[in-house]
Amino acid sequence: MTALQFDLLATDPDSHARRGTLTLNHGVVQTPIFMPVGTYGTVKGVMPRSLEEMGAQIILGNTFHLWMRPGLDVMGAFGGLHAFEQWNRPILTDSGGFQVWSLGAMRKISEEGVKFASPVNGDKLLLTPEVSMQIQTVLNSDIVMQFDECTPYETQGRITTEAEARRSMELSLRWAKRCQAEFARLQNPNALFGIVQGGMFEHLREESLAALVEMDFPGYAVGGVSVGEPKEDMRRITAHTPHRLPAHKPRYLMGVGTPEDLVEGVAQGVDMFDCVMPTRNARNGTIFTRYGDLKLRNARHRNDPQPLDPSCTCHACAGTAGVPWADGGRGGFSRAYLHHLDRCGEMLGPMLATIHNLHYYLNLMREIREALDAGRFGEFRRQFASDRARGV
Ligand code: PRF
Ligand code: ZN
Repeated sequence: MTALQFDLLATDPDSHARRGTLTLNHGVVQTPIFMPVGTYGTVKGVMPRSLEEMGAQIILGNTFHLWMRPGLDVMGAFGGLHAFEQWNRPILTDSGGFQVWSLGAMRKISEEGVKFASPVNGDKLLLTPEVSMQIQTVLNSDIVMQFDECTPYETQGRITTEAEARRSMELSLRWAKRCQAEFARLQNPNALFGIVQGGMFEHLREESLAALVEMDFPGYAVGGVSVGEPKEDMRRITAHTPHRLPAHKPRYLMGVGTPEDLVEGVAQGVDMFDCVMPTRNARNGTIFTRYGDLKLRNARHRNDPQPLDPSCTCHACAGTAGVPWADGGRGGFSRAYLHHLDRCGEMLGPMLATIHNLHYYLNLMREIREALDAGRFGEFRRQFASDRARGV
């Protein structure tokens, strides 16, 4: 069996949007798809069975974090991340490049890789393309990301120059080659994705893309967006790069984004997304709904009997079956209850909020797939924008 098969089922004639299936070693993923982030081998606060219930098909893990804790000896003893975290569907792991980058002053980059002090115990460590492939082989993730340098938008208030973006993009290309060689040497049975870099410069993106396509990866990501740039730059790169990638291979836009970014990304030909936004925002009280975002901490929700999103069927909005309200109205956890849990610092608050936000993201992607299947993606896009603008 091949590690990855991508089948295109439908394409939208009025945009670059596509509908497909992605077959991986641990199962089939319907695309376009959103992948919940599970950095430390857990989607924070959500049990795997809840993830399945809300229709998650593939989740993320992080090379860097799992290398630090629990470490490769433990991961190896479990035969990888699936058994350890009790998730038997596909997993994608990020390579660690982006996460090491986020350490800021603690790191030193060279041709060889990235030197840094362990944030856990201060040990001096070197993460290289080879080490990243070795870790991801132990993790046995279905999709392995190349080790790259995520070109920053700005450093210490100064915007990255073209020369800097080129140097960074070319380094990522050399690392892509080393990843490919090590991945083959390790006989990793999964699929390795290349990552297009090039900063905010279209011609650098085209050079990166052409070189990666030449290397013939089974799938491609667009990295280096959503790194602090103005929204218009993010949209410009999202409109430029994805549709230029090979049509018969999956395309992944890394670390993006808002619900609007996802719909726009799909229209630009993206098949896969991940972002901490639904999970992180849930934990600080920002709720996504069909009619816009809701700030749970606002005092106006103190006595609001409505569920988070009356159109939502998630466990948070539907509540426990058989517990109707005293007035005979629909059941469900109310905004008032979630506001209360948040004020008291109760664990159930962020748990329910996370379930709702992830359900919202996964359901949005399901609606996009259904619209693509039915040949009405354009109509869906207009309705989505007007609903979201209405306000909660
Ligand atoms: N590279 C990697 N992971 C990433 C990114 C990247 O550029 C981004 C950029 N938004 C998020 N995650 N390896
Ligand atoms: Zn809900």
